[in-house]
Amino acid sequence: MYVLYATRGSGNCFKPFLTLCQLSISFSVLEVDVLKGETRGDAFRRINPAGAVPYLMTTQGVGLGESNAMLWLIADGSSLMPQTALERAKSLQWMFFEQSKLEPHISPARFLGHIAPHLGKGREADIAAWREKARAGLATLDAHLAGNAFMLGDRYGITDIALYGYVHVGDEAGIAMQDFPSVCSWMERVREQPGYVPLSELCSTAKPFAAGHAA
Ligand SMILES: N[C@@H](CCC(=O)N[C@@H](CS)C(=O)NCC(=O)O)C(=O)O
Repeated sequence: MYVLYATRGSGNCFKPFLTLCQLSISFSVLEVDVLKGETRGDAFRRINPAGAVPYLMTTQGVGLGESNAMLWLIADGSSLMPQTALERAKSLQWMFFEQSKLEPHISPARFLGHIAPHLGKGREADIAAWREKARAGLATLDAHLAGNAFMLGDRYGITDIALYGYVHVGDEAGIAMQDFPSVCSWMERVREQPGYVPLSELCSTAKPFAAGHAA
């Protein structure tokens, strides 16, 4: 059974979580508390030397980092996978876009402006700059989704999950999401997919990582 190391509220951790749920795959979640610094502690680094979540442990005991890579493993052979060589290449194109034009801007603006605002004091200029960069990425995404129901056309899949992870919490990063109407319609369509569960469920049945691991 898969074990997903995750932190509460994380869009990156939500991606493999949602994929596992939608494919009805058995897994458990161990909650690693970023705010308490557990990702940087020795106990967690013995599991993932990169000190980041999500981290996925396979049934065979092989660890895998990077949220979007996890989607390719978890969904392999399922209806959520891109089907043709061109679709696979397009999927990777949008996943790299997500990791360079969206996630690095939405995530810190949300973390310092919404999740841990006490840490954002004095960082207002940085937060404003991240919001502007995120808006530029969202404009590109909006133009794409104006002509496509889902990221690769007509069919929902892992590319949508990869993009949705952080885009759907853009409002918590202080971004006026109504400025991107095609993105908003697409988010509605994603929420209508079978087996959809909200981000608030991510750690609802999780066991705390710290309880089972010496520091
Ligand atoms: N590119 C990575 C990003 C992973 C990442 O930045 N994770 C954050 C939480 S969302 C983290 O573990 N931060 C821990 C820390 O900074 O100590 C992915 O997509 O999985």
